[in-house]
Amino acid sequence: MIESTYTVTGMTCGHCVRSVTEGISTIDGVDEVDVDLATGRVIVTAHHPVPDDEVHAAVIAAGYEFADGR
Ligand code: 9UX
Repeated sequence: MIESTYTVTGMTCGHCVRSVTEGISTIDGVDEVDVDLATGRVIVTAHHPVPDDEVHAAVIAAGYEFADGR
């Protein structure tokens, strides 16, 4: 398993968490998405490498952003 951690900004409620979780979950290879609302930390567990750009695109599509300003 490959675990990657990201920090997402803009999530303020449980619905935000669900949107981000569902968006990232649709990416090929992703098995588990764990989002911590308080910190914005998102842990993605996958069974093959997932490009960061794909995770980024899913986050943007859900209406949020990476904390690194991308
Ligand atoms: Mo979480 Mo609601 O943003 O607009 S507060 S979905």
